[in-house]
Amino acid sequence: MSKPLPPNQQLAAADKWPLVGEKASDPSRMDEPWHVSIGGLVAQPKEWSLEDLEKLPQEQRVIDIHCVTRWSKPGATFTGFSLKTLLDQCQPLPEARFLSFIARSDQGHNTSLPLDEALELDVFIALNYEGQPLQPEHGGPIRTVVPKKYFYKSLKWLEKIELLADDHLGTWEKDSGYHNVADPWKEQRYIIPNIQKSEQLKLIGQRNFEGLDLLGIDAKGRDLPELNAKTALLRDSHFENTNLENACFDKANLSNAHLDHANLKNATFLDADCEGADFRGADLSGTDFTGASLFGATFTPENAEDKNQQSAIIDTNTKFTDKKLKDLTPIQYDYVKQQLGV
Ligand SMILES: Nc1nc2c(c(=O)[nH]1)N[C@H]1C(S)=C(S)[C@@H](COP(=O)(O)O)O[C@H]1N2
Ligand SMILES: [Mo]
Repeated sequence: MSKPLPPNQQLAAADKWPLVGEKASDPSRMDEPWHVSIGGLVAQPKEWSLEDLEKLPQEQRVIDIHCVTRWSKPGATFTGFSLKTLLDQCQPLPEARFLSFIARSDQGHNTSLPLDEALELDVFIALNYEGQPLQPEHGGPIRTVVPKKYFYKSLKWLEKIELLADDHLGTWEKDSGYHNVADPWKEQRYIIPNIQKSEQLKLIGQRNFEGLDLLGIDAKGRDLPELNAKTALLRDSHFENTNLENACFDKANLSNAHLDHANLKNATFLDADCEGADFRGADLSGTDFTGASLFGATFTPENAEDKNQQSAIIDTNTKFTDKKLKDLTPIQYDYVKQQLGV
């Protein structure tokens, strides 16, 4: 028996490790040697070359990956060493309470953890995955892997660790509303949206969301045919049972949006980000998903307990990009293919 997954997560195909977020380390620094440093509130700042780190005693660790966009990959095997091995050499000062992990990437991507939690979870620094050096797109040569947190707390291309007295909110946590605690068992995916109820109602009345950041907006059960939501940021938005016939979500970000039982007849999602979006029970006749990203998207219930959820209506006029369908979990892929009659 496999162990249960955190709520609303789906099993990724066994041979598949989806790519999420940045795809590569900083290309302008390709030829520079790799170093990892620890600084900030430590008695002894230090820097290690990649070769130094490869010489540390290497351990193997089996860690369950849970991405916020609803796919999980339990039992991933990493080789590397514990973060504690490096911290011990630097002597954190008593006032150090947070860690900021910073990547060597274009945007200097970063994420953070409380120091005591990082030690308790035993954050791992990985050089290998399933016996092979970490692939560059998955954070090679070196990344962190944080057990028991959504995977956005695991930083690809680790270059710097800073010890801080106050938290420095990470890139996704600051810009995308990702929850700073990120416990998958408590489904801490997003922070509570800060858009006012009155503002929501006004926008809903105007049926125009174009280009707006509306994280977590609640438009459940509304009548919004022809909604213009082009390029809107609609992560974790609520459109359950909403009438969205002919709506336009082209290039919108709908990560983890709740669209179950929505009427999406002839709506368009051209090049939209639909990762982790829920389409169970939605009417998708004639809906156009050309170019849309579908990692972790749900069209049919994954397990039998899911009794009050139905499958999406998909017909031969529903359009998908074949290559993107391959990013679905096996159950979702089979369902969609079957409905499309191919
Ligand atoms: N440097 C860096 N690290 C990152 C990200 C990123 O965009 N840049 N994305 C995070 C997110 S949201 C996830 S789910 C995982 C994805 O890792 P993977 O692409 O190896 O699956 O990396 C995390 N670490
Ligand atoms: Mo993620």
